Amino acid sequence: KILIIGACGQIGSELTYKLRHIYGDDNVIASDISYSNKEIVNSGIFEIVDAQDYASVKTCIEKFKIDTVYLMAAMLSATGEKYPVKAWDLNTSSLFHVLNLAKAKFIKKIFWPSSIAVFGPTTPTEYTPQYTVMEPTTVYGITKQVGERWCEYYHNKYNVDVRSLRYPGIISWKTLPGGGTTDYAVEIYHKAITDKFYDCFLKTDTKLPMMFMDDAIKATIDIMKAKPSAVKIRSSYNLAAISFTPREVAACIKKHIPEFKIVYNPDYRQQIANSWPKSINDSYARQDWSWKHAFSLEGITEEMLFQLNKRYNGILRKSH
Ligand code: VAH
Repeated sequence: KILIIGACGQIGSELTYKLRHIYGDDNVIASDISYSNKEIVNSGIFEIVDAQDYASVKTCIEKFKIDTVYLMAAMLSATGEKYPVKAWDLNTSSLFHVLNLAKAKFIKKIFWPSSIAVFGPTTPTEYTPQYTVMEPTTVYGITKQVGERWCEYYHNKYNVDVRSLRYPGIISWKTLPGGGTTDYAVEIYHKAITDKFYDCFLKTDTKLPMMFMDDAIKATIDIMKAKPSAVKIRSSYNLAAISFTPREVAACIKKHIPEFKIVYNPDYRQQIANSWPKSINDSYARQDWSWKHAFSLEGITEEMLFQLNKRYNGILRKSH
């Protein structure tokens, strides 16, 4: 049985749908700290789990005989800079609880997301290698860097089967992201449909690594399905698809909505974006477990505008 912690979130919700499709509704338990995503809450087995409370996680794992945990609960980069201590507590305590449950043999396998946020301003910015200098300047990035160290430690010392990916910015339409720096790349599509106008909080030439949600979910399922010997990196794998700037995504949207306008008013999130790589070398993921992305910026733009147009313009959507 599979437990998703943080199932109401941007990635957790889509993992829930996908894992239920693959393994069957009754084998996938969705959980979160609150009932914040009613589609998820009403879509199958849902439990309130406080990822920061060991007993809360353990109770759920025993109740449903869970053997695999996807720990998707976290406070992201932008919000983490507003609440540094909360970000540290949530992001690290939740990981320790799940790692310790695996060490104590209550669960067999863990997926834990890392991020390009582990890299900092001293990291080479283009085609950032798997192994390089990492001096993250956000609390979120610090929690991901230290989390990677613990994942590798628990694997090497206690043989815990934990697998991890350094996600780039992720673009999706089903569930809004919460408190990320790359969220502009989601908001811009919503605003293109609703307002034909977007006030962008990053500068026009801010190039960042990005990925469509379908690619991110495929990578997550693929690494979890890989045989243990193929998962040679147990800190976290670099994972890449495309990179683009706000200017480039705006130009792509204009091909579909010619009257779309964008203005730029960088805020505190510009400094966060400036500290991250512009592109990522994910050759280890491609060679170890045959990763490859499918969606280009054009493909993402078509799908995002198509789906959001249906949602906002009221055409009945087929259920998930
Ligand atoms: C954020 N979307 O912006 C997350 C992610 C690489 C970006 O970690 O914080």
